[in-house]
Amino acid sequence: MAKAKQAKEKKALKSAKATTKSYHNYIGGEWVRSSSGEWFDNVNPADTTDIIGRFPKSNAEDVDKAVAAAKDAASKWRQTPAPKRAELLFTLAEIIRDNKHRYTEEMTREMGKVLKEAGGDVQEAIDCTYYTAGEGRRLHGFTTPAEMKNKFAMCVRQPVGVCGLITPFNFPMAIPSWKLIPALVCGNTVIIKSGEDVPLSALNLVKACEEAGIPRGVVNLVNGFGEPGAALVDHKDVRLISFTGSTETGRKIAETCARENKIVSLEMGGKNAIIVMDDADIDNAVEGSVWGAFGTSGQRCTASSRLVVHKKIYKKFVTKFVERVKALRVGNGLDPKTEVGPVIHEDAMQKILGYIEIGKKVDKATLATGGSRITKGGLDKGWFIEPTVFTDVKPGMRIEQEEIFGPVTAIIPFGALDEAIEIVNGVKYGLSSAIYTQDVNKAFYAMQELYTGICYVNSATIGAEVHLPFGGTKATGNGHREAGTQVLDIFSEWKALYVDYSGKLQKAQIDEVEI
Ligand code: UN1
Repeated sequence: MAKAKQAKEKKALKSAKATTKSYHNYIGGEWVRSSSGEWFDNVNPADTTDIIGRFPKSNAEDVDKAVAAAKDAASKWRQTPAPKRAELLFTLAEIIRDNKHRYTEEMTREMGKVLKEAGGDVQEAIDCTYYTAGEGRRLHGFTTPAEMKNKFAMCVRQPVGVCGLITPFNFPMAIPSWKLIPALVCGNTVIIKSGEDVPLSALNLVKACEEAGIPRGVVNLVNGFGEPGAALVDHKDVRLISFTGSTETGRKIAETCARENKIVSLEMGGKNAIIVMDDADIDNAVEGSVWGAFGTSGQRCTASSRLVVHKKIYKKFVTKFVERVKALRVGNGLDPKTEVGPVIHEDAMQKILGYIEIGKKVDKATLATGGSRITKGGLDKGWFIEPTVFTDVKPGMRIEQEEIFGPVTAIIPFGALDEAIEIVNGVKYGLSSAIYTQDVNKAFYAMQELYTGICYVNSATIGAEVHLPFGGTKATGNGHREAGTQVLDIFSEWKALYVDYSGKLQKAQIDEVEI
């Protein structure tokens, strides 16, 4: 029986492969294969027999070509007035908006997140594109008085040059857009190395750029794994690397970039926490915590992977929270009833299950619900994990300190607000934090003391909006912020300009300046 089933599955897989669509790299305005001649499959994490397409497994030679194309296109693009660059970006926003439905379904298929969230991801790309395109008519610099008479001083932004954008799997269109759109509006040309698990969403974005009429060579796409990523970071003609991903990889990228004095912007891990005070609206806090911890199957840098709950309401909160988590519907994201989809691939699943073992055996925390892979109910072909809650977690435990990036959260009891703040701040990361309280004094005190890049009151740690800066403190990043207008400081460099119209030599920083 089992053998017959296996043979049938193998046959189905073979015939699916025969009809698999091939996608290409986009270099200098052409859709091209990798010079490696190799391909990789884009696999649905909810059903690994579903192959979405095959993509070029690119190498350093492909990166060389893409960088050369981006370098060639750089002067003309830089010299195109910013409002004109922005016009193309507004068209791009419209194209993304018009294709939202298809992009959403394709994203759910390749990444696993539920349709509503995939739609939100595409919407975030639309919002980012409209908002950032508006910068084409701002890109504000400033003027300031000069030290001397008949002298003018001002500051303008100038593009950096060729930028390498390395993007992750969890926000397959939103994150590439966060990097791509500001890079373009500032006048840079780019090479995107998209996340190998979600190549179609980045390709959809790049195809939309082509349709919008963005000139050849301005946007290039190289698919693949570590090799093209490393080649991009190493390339002498790439002036900037913008990376979202693991802290470990980010650190290596920063080390390499330091050798060539490249600009590098890193957005990495998080171990975000929600504080629930004894005066909080508990039902609201439970709903927020469920959404923050299990939205996107916990695969957000901003996920609420710790819930720091006041002792006075601890029991009540835990009971309600666990009951709500047990009722979550896990399944294929394409089913509109599903609330929690799969995790991205088998390795991720094994890592998460490994952390659950650590929670049980090393940390000896209480497993309140979940803890296992789900294979029942037709989910055996995907990477599904039960939404998992650990209670009675103590600060310092590994599941309390380390980023798990999956549907696992840890509940930690506390007695006083200062203690809760110490717990939230007591990890190496500093991306997002939240507090549920009805007390305005406590809310403001927490906003002041929580050392994170983002902080919410009466809302979970996820859901940042594109017109505010996004990023974190400590090991989460390297001081930069994406989104908002702050992102412009990554993708442009300041140029200070002095115009002396006195008609004579005026010396700055010389004592005998005439007043
Ligand atoms: C991420 O997880 O890397 O704030 C990005 C949020 C989303 C973006 C998350 N808007 O949760």
